Amino acid sequence: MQEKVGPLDKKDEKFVYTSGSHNCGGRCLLKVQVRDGRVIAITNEDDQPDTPSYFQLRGCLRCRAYRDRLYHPDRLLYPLKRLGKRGEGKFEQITWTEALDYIAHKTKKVMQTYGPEAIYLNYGTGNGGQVSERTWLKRLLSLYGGYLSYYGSYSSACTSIATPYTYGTNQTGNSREDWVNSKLLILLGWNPADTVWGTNTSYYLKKAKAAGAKIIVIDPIYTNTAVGLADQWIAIRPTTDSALLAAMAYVLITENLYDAAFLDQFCLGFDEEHMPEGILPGNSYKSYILGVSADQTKKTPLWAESITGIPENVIIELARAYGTMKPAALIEGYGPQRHAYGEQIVRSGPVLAAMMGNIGIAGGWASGKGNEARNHFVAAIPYENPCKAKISVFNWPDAILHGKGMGGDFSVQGVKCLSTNIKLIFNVAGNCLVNQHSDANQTAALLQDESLVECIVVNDQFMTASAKFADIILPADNMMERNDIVQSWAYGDYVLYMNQAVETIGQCRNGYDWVSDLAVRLNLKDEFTEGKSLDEWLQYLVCETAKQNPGFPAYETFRAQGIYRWHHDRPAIAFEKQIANPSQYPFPTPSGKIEIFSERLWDMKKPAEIPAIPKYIPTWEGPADPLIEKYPLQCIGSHSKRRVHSTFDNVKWLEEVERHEVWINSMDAATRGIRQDDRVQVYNERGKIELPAKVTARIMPGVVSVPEGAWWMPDSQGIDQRGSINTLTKYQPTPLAFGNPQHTNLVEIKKI
Ligand SMILES: Nc1nc2c(c(=O)[nH]1)N[C@H]1C(S)=C(S)[C@@H](COP(=O)(O)OP(=O)(O)OC[C@H]3O[C@@H](n4cnc5c(=O)[nH]c(N)nc54)[C@H](O)[C@@H]3O)O[C@H]1N2
Ligand SMILES: Nc1nc2c(c(=O)[nH]1)N[C@H]1C(S)=C(S)[C@@H](COP(=O)(O)OP(=O)(O)OC[C@H]3O[C@@H](n4cnc5c(=O)[nH]c(N)nc54)[C@H](O)[C@@H]3O)O[C@H]1N2
Ligand SMILES: [Mo]
Repeated sequence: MQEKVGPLDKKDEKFVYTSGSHNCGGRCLLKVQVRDGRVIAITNEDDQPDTPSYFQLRGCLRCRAYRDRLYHPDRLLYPLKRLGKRGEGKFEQITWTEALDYIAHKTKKVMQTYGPEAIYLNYGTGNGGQVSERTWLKRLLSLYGGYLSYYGSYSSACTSIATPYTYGTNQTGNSREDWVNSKLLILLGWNPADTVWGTNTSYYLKKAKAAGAKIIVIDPIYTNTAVGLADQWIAIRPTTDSALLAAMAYVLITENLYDAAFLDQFCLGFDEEHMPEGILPGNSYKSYILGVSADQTKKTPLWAESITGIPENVIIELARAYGTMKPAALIEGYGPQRHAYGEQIVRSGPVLAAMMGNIGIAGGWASGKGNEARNHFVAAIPYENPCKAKISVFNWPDAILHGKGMGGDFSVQGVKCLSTNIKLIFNVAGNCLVNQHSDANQTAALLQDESLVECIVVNDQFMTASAKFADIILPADNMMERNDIVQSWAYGDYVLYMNQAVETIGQCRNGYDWVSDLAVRLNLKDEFTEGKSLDEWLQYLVCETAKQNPGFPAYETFRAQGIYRWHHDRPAIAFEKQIANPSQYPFPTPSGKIEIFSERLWDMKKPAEIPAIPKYIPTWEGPADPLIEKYPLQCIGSHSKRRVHSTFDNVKWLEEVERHEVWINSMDAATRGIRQDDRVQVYNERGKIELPAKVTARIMPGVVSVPEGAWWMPDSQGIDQRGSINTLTKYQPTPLAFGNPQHTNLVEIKKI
């Protein structure tokens, strides 16, 4: 594949500036060459020079290979209606008029019979644009009476719920320019070399390394980040990070390396002298670490060795490094929290940061991958959902089965409990109905039952696993076929204009177009459109954005340059004010302190699963589960560079880059007679998948990885022949966040 643009040698040729809008971890400036109405090359040639103050936003392999997706022969070209049983995958072509009439009819019926809480707009991140079809659907459904929405995400369920119990906010990250100020960067389950995590994040890490920072990667996999950037790789058994951090705390306490003054001034619950009133002795974090709490167990490095698989002396050295190299940044990715007790690692990290006073200072790091302490206002399409009920993003199968009355367990927000089960699902730009949600076989059975969900509408570009369960499929236009605006992903002080490169193919339609037609059928056309065209809405967004950002360019200028950047003199430091001026700026928690001990959690009275201080909790299907006798391998599903979740799985150029395969350690392979490239079966009680094996020393013994996102393709026996990890994952929401524990799985592997 050669992707190199220009020169323009024909009259009808042009360059178009756009960006990707999938959920890929980055947002880059793409320069697209169009000839005779077709994209002939896509490159990352940002026309601005690459300077220390202006890093070019270079596209990655996925957008470089985008033509193979845009012009894929399997693109959906017209609306489809289900034939046969739901999930069978048989459809007939219908017209847009028929499709929208049907959807309008079902929406009215479900709204009248059950009310708005029966209409669910499922998670879906395929289109991150400001004027995406999701946005329009939210606006229309809000005008029509509302819909059941969700809180959290499949990305950061535990982070987003658990972090505020410690800090009162999720804005806990410094900006990336600050990493050069760190002496030590510990990357815990974070692999930005593959997952990008904001365009150029690896580059910022590289700059930190060049400035002298030591980088340690702690991950069951010797990731590309570890290969490219780390001074040290420490392999850890999945689900056990909280034990590692507890043992590090033990070393810091017993070797008196910690910052007692910082804890004294800013924290609640570190030791018995700093506890809320009325809590019995033995419940502080220090008591837990020193074994003077109920469990009577000292959290020594030796204790942690048996749990994490990391040798005692490595833990001691790691703790001493963190205890002596200040400032230091302990940065957890989302991998460690996408586990059965993911909340615990989210709350463990901040304790170490507090123990070393690494909070609110340059070169430090407060917590995990919370949001950056700096953000920029970009206007959004207005809507207000009158239906206040929210379920956890992961919890919708429960809301289908027994939504009515659900909520007594605190899983529901906005209302005390739900008034109805889910009856109508809109699944737009997402594959979380089946492929990206846990336990595909179980979910498929749930969706097949037409007495439960009465109608499923899918809007996508391909016949995905989720689309197969639709009653109506609407073909979506592609990001190269429309105008839009996108914000940076996680990091980056810029916003991009996506210029349409080519015409929409087949009968695919833009979201604004078809949702407007649906609005006509719900008698809401004028309220919905306000008489504006899509272009006028984009102009409105730029105008509203400019109101709060002096210097923001006019619409046509923004379009032409494709990007607007904010400039800052210095990095943002999370909690800078709270540390510099505590009397004026308390932490936004109930106590005004960093809550190592949370009374709010204490009051939930579920200490075994929701402790008031962060603890190591041995997980189901973790190394301590007796099930490991039968299924001896922990299976994670890390994010791969060749896909964005399930998007791009059908792109053959990317399969050439990195074949979909299960990573297995050479020792585990040898005992099973498995050799490189052998086709193997990975299985547990929930399902079976078949795929080639990658036999490698780059994954620790006892752990395998099936990179998430491969398409679920069960054969007649139900054996998934492509290898979606979610054929194997368990549907069991985490205790506090009701989040997705999709990296917590036990499996066995055999050669086939
Ligand atoms: N190429 C690509 N980039 C992406 C995405 C994509 O699909 N493809 N998706 C984007 C999105 S939406 C998100 S949310 C992010 C996801 O980003 P993350 O959630 O951070 O990505 P993961 O690969 O799930 O996990 C990161 C690392 O954690 C490790 N890990 C798993 N379990 C454990 C554990 O228990 N302990 C420790 N220490 N490590 C563990 C994995 O081996 C992996 O290397 O990536 C974004 N970037
Ligand atoms: N086991 C396991 N499962 C996971 C994860 C994991 O780590 N392990 N990660 C989770 C995470 S972090 C996330 S964010 C979710 C992501 O899950 P999803 O949000 O479902 O992401 P994708 O699989 O990329 O699905 C996006 C869909 O949108 C379609 N699409 C692309 N562009 C457009 C468009 O312009 N319009 C429309 N209508 N459709 C479009 C694509 O074809 C694709 O089918 O997966 C989660 N699932
Ligand atoms: Mo995500």
